[in-house]
Amino acid sequence: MSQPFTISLDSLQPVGFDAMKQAATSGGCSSSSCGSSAKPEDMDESTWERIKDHPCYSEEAHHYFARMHVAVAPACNIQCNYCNRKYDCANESRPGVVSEKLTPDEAKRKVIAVANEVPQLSVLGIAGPGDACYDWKKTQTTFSEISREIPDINLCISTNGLALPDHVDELAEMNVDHVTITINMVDPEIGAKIYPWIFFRHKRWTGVEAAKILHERQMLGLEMLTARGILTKINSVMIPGVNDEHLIEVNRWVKERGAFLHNVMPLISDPAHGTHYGLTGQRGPTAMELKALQDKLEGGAKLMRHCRQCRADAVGLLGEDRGQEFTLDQLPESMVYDPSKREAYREIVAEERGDHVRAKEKAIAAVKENSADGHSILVAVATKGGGRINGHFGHASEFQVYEASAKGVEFVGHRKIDAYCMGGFGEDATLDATIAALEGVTHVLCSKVGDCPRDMLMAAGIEATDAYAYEYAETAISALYAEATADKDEAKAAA
Ligand code: CLF
Ligand code: SF4
Repeated sequence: MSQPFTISLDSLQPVGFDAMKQAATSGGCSSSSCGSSAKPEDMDESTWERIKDHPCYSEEAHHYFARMHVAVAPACNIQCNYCNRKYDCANESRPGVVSEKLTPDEAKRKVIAVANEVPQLSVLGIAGPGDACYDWKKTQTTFSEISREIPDINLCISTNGLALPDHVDELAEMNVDHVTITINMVDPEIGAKIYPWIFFRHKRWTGVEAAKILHERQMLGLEMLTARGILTKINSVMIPGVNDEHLIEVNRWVKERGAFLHNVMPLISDPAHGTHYGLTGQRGPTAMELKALQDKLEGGAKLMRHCRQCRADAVGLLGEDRGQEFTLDQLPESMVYDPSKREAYREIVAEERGDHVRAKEKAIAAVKENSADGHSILVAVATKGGGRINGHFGHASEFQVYEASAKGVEFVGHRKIDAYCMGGFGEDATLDATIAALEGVTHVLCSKVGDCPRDMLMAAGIEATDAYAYEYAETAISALYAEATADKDEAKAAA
């Protein structure tokens, strides 16, 4: 079994800062793509260079690299039925108040503090809590100030697209290489069910007319970004009964206009959030409904399946939020950027990542070889990063879900849960909710699991094990798949 090594900030403490520094100055490679490349076969080298450290644009990168959002753009020019502006922008976040809105100056202090402490940091995003292109001056000032201090940080924005065409040239000038547009429809009749109004050219528009303007601006913005070579991701909120099947059409439109990725996210709807959909009982999709739609979209615009619907002030690896460690009251008045931890981390990741790629290739080949009769398993993994099984069952707040089938081993999504074990005690009610969240999952892999939850999961038809602790997820899943296929063959022979 491999060494219990995880790529997370916690795990870097035992490695030690001196070791990291030594790695950084040892003359080793300086690129996280060294060794075996994680580059997908159908991607050219230059595109890979632009996404390989971006946790949202590369599924593989999200095991190693972190993003942070600065909440500098509170104003918005449209109303979405899934948003209540007392809460985060649902474009890019789960509902929950932004802890603090920041001025560009405050944002700079915060980014430097995070960059000094969180070596995984690779991307700075502006994702609300309003619209980054509408609240343009703040977005622009923040990006230009911070990229002067930390030149190698990737700049990324998320927008509803209405004001986007007015700023595409400035985005290109500022080297913003990653832009997300939230596009929920290409048919204004459907749009009118999602957007009650927009504010455009000094006037408020409603109904189909509003949706038509929004749609035209979104398409124009996407085409302009594509023409300038900026990598554009499309986020779509899946709203059952409103736009779910329609998203197949959306996927086709955005692919034709050069979108790099399409990210279909589930509507989050709760009366407590005070949104129109929450108050009128519009439900979100189940995890399996979302997966079924994503499966239908395979073959169209390339899909992102690892989105965590982050807060507009999220900090850390996707799936973790360290924002509370960096609130303004904890930051000194003046900060100086120290690149040493980030540089050292990249050296360590370069080695680990090459090792992971080799293990993954081997595991995928084995699964393809063992595949039989369209057999597939869904496996949930508790992880703290690095693509390894290194999370305790009881401490997990999410599971990463992989599917093993004739296609190999693929990351297909995640399931959010409440941690089962709080202060040393497990809650049965929490476990019931976890079992419900694991719908369709056959196996759970973690670094530790207690007898009680293991038995309850088994009673629900889910096999939980810590036998593969610290292995790469794909390696363990390949072994499970071989076992499951052998069991199936035996049962067939006996029948
Ligand atoms: Fe932020 Fe969005 Fe940039 Fe990523 S998030 S602005 S592209 S840096 Fe990522 Fe978060 Fe999903 Fe957004 S997981 S909500 S897709
Ligand atoms: Fe809310 Fe974002 Fe929609 Fe504006 S664009 S209404 S902030 S979800």
